[in-house]
Amino acid sequence: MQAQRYTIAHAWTAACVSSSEVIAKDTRPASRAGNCATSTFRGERSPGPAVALPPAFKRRHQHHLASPPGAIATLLGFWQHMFDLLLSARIFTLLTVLFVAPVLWDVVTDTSLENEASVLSIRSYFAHNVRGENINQTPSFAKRMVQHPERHVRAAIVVVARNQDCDDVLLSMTRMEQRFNAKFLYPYVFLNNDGFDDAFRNRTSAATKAETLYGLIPKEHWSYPPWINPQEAATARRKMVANGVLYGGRESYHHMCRYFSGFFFRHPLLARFDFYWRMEPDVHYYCDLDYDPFLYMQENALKYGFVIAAVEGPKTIPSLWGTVQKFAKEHSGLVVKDNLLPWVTSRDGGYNLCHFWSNFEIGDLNFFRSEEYLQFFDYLDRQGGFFFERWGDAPVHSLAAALFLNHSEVHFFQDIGYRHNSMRHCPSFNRNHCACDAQTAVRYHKASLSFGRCHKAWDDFVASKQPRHLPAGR
Ligand SMILES: Nc1nc2c(ncn2[C@@H]2O[C@H](COP(=O)(O)OP(=O)(O)OP(=O)(O)O)[C@@H](O)[C@H]2O)c(=O)[nH]1
Ligand SMILES: [Mg+2]
Repeated sequence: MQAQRYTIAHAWTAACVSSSEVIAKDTRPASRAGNCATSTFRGERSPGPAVALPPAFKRRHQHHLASPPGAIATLLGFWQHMFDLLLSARIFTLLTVLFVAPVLWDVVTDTSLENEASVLSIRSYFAHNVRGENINQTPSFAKRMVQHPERHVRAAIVVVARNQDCDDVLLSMTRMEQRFNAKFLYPYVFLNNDGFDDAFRNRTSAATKAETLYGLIPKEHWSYPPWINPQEAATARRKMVANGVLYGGRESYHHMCRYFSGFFFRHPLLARFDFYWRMEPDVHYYCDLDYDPFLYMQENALKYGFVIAAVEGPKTIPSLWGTVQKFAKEHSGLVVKDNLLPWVTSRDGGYNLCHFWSNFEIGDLNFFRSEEYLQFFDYLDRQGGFFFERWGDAPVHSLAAALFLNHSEVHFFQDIGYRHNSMRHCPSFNRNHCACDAQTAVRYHKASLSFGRCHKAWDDFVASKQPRHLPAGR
């Protein structure tokens, strides 16, 4: 009986050690045969169906098979061995199907990222999708776009520029591609009041794999409307120069501001799009963007997104606030109840000069195409402030948002690092490979009278809208 127990233990051991070890350890007591050999009682299970023994097994165990009890014990052990192997194989298969296969399938079918972003290691896949870390290459949205084209938002990157801006446009494009669009491939729409030359078209289209569209701005969108006398506008510009109004003397600047205020969203090339991201020449994008902000806007019913809130120069807009107030009074039905007016109103009821800095915007084109926005723009346009003063599209967009949107429709993209000239926004958290210093960003200077005060006002405003969670019992 003792011998039989040894041989059962021996056969069981075979599942855990190599065959040469099995032979060498033939005479060891069962209790010392290692972890896998501890269950000598397994031999007491009833034998299963007959198993055809492999010739190699027979050869190796001839001496056991020679005696009937030894043979039974060996067969029993062999059957058990096979059963356990089978069992572990099944569990392994199950585990593979449940966990590993989907991951491998995802990685293998990740065909959407045609360039450098397509090289996605399994390690980084796990880092992002399993451990939830932010990593440089995050293919989930791009994949969704390819596998589910309906998820791809009808959106474009919009650039208004002149041919001589080409070098600077290429700088912005390169940064945009590197940080975001190489993964998402949203089309670019370039608009120019003069039309683009071949060099501009060739160089910009070579800088992206995305579609590039080039449009001529219609003359009636970039010229004096019938009710503005160009001579009077020229006189006003001279006064503005004397008065130190920033860019007040540049005729084209006035047209540009009016165009962004009232017309860009009507360009036929933008008709097929719902969202736009405005990009200017030589701007910086400091951080990787590993999600699709257009999709984010669409899924959260957002109408307007910004990264920098700034203070307008009062000399540029002496009569704008009065005009807006008049409009709001005359069209009170258009002003939404829970509006953003508190964010732009100072304690004395005047305009606090806060506005979203519109050289960066991610917006819903249909907001600008809406009846209320068009009425608002027409009303302002009739007052002549785009020419007799230097009303900018930034305060115009912002004041429209203040009248027609509520706080939940406006989004601060604090995770998008951005710089235009000397003003920058840098996310305050260290992730997404941001190449900037949050300490020097506008938002950080909250206490300052100009820099940062509108961000502080925005934060306070949004916080005032959050439901208060009072301690229990109050
Ligand atoms: N086609 C065209 N685009 C213009 C013209 N003037 C300005 N733009 C574009 O309009 C946008 C805003 O013009 P900017 O001159 O950058 O105005 P800004 O950002 O207020 O001024 P800066 O602080 O100097 O950048 C940019 O995308 C320019 O390329 C123009 O006369 N024609
Ligand atoms: Mg600019």
